[in-house]
Amino acid sequence: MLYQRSSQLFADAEKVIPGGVNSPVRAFKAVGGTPIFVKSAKGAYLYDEDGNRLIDYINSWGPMILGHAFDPVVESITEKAKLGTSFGMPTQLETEIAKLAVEMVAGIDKIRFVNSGTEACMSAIRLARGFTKRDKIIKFAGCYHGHSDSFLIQAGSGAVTFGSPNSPGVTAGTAKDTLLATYNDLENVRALIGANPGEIAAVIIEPVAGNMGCIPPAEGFLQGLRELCDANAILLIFDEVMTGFRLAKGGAQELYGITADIVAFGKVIGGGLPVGAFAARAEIMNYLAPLGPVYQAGTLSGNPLAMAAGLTMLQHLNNDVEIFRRLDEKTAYLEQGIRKVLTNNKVVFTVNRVGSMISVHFDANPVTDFASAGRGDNDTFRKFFHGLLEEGIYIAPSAYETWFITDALSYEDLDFTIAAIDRVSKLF
Ligand code: KE4
Repeated sequence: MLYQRSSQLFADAEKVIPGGVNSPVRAFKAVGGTPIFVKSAKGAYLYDEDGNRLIDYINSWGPMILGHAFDPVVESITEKAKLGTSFGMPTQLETEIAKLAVEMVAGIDKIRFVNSGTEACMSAIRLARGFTKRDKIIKFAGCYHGHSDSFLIQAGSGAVTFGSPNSPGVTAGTAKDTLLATYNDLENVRALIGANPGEIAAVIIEPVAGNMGCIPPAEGFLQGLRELCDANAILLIFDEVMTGFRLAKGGAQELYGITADIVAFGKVIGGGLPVGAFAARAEIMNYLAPLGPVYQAGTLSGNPLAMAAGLTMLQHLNNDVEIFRRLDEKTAYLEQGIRKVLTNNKVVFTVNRVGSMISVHFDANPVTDFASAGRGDNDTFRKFFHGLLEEGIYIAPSAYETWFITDALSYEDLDFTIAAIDRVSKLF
């Protein structure tokens, strides 16, 4: 596989874009080398600027659950664009997608659309603080809720990759209101709540962590959080930017049978266009301007093109009763293949999976939290990443990420991937 043109394009991009990318994790800093520049994509495949075809296991970090350039989504965007691209005024389309989301997801009466997962989580926290009249929040080390200040405290994803868990520019004043807990450690959360009586507005969590690799919640952990929040009048916020409309029609809430107080969405809900959202029961959402005192706004919020893409995506996920079973079966097949070939090649590894989210860690011990996620052998991961890239397979360019499986993947693609992992891991 040649990446000459990508390298040239990267050098050009670096002249006018910081680090040559518009989002740090794309820069390959964790794995070395220069990022791949994409020319087009269709279904399960990326086509890069050097003419290589890559099987895509990231799918734009989640949105492409039905495959790239999914025809119904493309058609809906194209048709909508002919009628105008942005009005800054309400449209009936926004009500339609809002009603569908409310129908698909438990525990929510109303939803507000924004432009990214960061905006969704940032707004959810502000709403929780306004509703409870409390300042502090609890987040979990290794969880990533976007790049707003309150969250860049031992965040996951690219923030970890860059070894800058506490980002410069986040003031001590902000950081003091963010308490850090250990994922899957309920006693740690209980202790934090006990040490800050009456001061905590919300606990925010990725119900399945996806920004330190994929980390499932331990048995009873989410239920325990629900009970602790109820006992202390704290709002439980599920950041379902990754898990929403991916793990089930109703996301992780449905999968685990836990109802959060506020749910944040992104990625899939926009069908590949910039959409985030946050939702809750009416009692909470009515605290938002213009009804209530908590301010939140956005020029392009509810943008007609993004709403058209998102609505088409959600309609397909809502109407296809087999989609989540297919995604789970394809990812289970991949997991079994990975386990088989890495075991045969005597590689030290562990695999975590929930539905169509999966990650491979080069460490013998279970990966259950930020600390254990950090013990993986990064050198082996780099060989894994670049070896697969040479085989025409694109996985996350960081061990602190999750793979996102698309329904567009065929079993032939999966078999090819498993065989490639076999070839690559023989060279470790
Ligand atoms: P965005 O602002 O990137 O749309 O969403 C932030 C966010 C919030 N919550 C969760 C659970 C997330 O995973 C994300 C963003 N995910 C990363 C991938 N780990 C996006 C990739 C990137 O930063 O370029």
